[in-house]
Order: sequence, then C-alpha cells, then structure tokens
Amino acid sequence: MKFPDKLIEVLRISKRVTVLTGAGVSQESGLRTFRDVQTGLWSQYKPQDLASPEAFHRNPKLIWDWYTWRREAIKGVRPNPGHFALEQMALYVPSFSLITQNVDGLHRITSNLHLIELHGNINTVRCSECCRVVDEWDNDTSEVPRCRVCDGLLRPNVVWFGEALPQYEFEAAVKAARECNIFFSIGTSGEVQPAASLAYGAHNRGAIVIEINTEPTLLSPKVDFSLQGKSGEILPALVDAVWNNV
Ligand code: BV8
Ligand code: ZN
Repeated sequence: MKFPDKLIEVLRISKRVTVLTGAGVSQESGLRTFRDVQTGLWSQYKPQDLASPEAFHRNPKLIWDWYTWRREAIKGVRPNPGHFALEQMALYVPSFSLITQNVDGLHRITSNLHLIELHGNINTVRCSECCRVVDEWDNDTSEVPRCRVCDGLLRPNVVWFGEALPQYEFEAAVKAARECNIFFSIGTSGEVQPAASLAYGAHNRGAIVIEINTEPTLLSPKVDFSLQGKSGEILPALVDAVWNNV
C-alpha cells in the first residue's frame, strides 16, 4: 500500500497524535456499524430510537433486552489489526490520545493508558437512580434487574441520544483535539455530535487531519489526507510505512 511521502514525513516527526474512532473500526471484528440494518427481532427498530432515555422510560424491558442482545453479539469478538496498529502507533509517538465513540469495549482490550470512551461502555451497567456503576447483575430475572442499594432500575452505562457526554471524558477529548498536531478520524460517519466537532476543533487549531474511511464523509472536504479503504488494512500498512520500515 503506497502513502504520500508528505504523510509519511509529517507522521515521522509528529509529537502529539489524537485519534477519534467510530463503528467502522469495529466493523472488521465482525460488528455491524451503528447504522447498519439490525437483524431479527430488532430489524423493526432504528438504533437511534432505542438508544434514548425516553425509550428506556417508556419500555425499560425492551431497551434492557436490546442491550443484552448487543452484549451477546459482542461476546467472543476480538480486536482486529486496526486496533493493534493504533497501539503500535502509541508506542512510537511521544504523546498519543485515543478517543472512541464505540461502546463495544474492543479498544479497552488493546489499550488502557490513553483511552477515552466518549459514549460509555456497553459491558458496564449503572443504576438509573443513584448512578452506581456495577459490573455484575442478576441475569436470570425476566425483569430488568434492580440496584442492590436503592432498588432503582439498572441501565446500560452508555450515553443515549439527548444525554450529555460524561464531563471528564468530554473535556479530556476536547483538550486532546486542541493540543494535537495530528488528528486521525477513523471509521466514523461524523454524524453524531458533539464527537464529530472534535475534528473541526483540531483542524481550526492547525492540526493536520487524516481521515480513514471506506467512503467519503461530512468531514472529507476539510481533511489534509483522505485514505479510502478499510481501517484494519490501512492502519497496519501505515504504521509499517512510517515507523517499521525506517
Ligand atoms: C447531546 C451509545 C446534549 C449508545 C451513541 C440535530 C443536529 C445535530 C445534533 C443533534 C441534532 N439532534 C440531536 C442532536 C444531538 C445528537 C446527535 O448528534 N444526533 C445525530 C444523530 C444527528 N447527539 C446527542 O444526543 C449527544 N448528546 O447532544 O447532549 C445535551 C447537553 C447537555 C445536557 C443534556 C443534553 C449524545 C450522542 C451519543 C449517542 N450515543 N452510542 C449506543 O450505542 O447504544 S452514538 C452511536 O452512534 C455510536 O456509539 C456511534 O458513536 C454513533 C454512530 O456513529 P459512527 O461511529 O460514526 O458509526 P456510523 O455507523 O455512523 O459510521 C460508521 C462509519 O464507518 C461510516 O462512515 C462507514 O463508511 C465507515 N466504515 C465502515 N466500515 C469501515 C469503515 N471505515 C473504515 N474501515 C471499515 N472497515
Ligand atoms: Zn441505585
């Protein structure tokens, strides 16, 4: 795979790299992207209509079951070469931040130090009343499990549409986007706010923006380098070209 000499040059001298990933990065691990058509029982629903506090309030059991179905779909799914290539990149650059919109937890398997899970993690659950986060719960009931402390309904520990992003994570992401000199936008349609605004923040501060996606996105006209293709193929080849073959 051939990359522009200028891209290789700027990456070789980069000091602070920030990466934003979306569902496309997990796609090569076999996970459908957020917008892909849902299957089976769930094909009658649009994800955006289910991933909301209103939907949970209206029918907690339906939403709880949807996340149980998604957690089952993730079980046994492993990171792909794109995830591992990002960890290699983190070893080569002095300062590296990885911001993900994904809630599947795959980046957490390959990295922990510099990971910002902007939309939460489907593998953890919290109480909808006292916000206690729990990593185990009673799976056997046919009802939505309840909090052992306050008896509130448990809910997935993710950010739903219409909910604010976790303050610490969002502030860390904004800082990482503003302070970087290279910003990667990988496998994201750039349709969900405020995550999508991070790339513009980096661009406006003079960072070089690099997009990796199988198709053009809303961000494409603004980027300095647009690498069209699968992130699981492009990322390992790019890390090799820039750092492994020097
Ligand atoms: C908030 C957790 C305010 C849940 C998720 C109108 C205009 C603008 C904004 C809004 C609006 N109306 C409402 C809003 C705000 C709304 C929003 O952005 N809506 C959009 C849909 C218009 N945002 C919110 O509600 C956010 N909160 O604004 O709060 C507030 C402030 C203070 C106080 C109270 C409230 C919360 C947003 C977070 C939502 N939660 N996830 C769950 O997962 O169940 S977002 C969810 O969708 C995913 O987590 C993911 O982040 C997102 C999907 O985006 P992508 O990751 O980009 O995935 P997508 O499928 O779109 O694209 C995949 C891309 O990969 C494609 O481009 C494809 O080409 C590419 N690809 C595929 N395969 C590959 C590949 N690329 C490379 N290699 C491959 N192999
Ligand atoms: Zn509680």
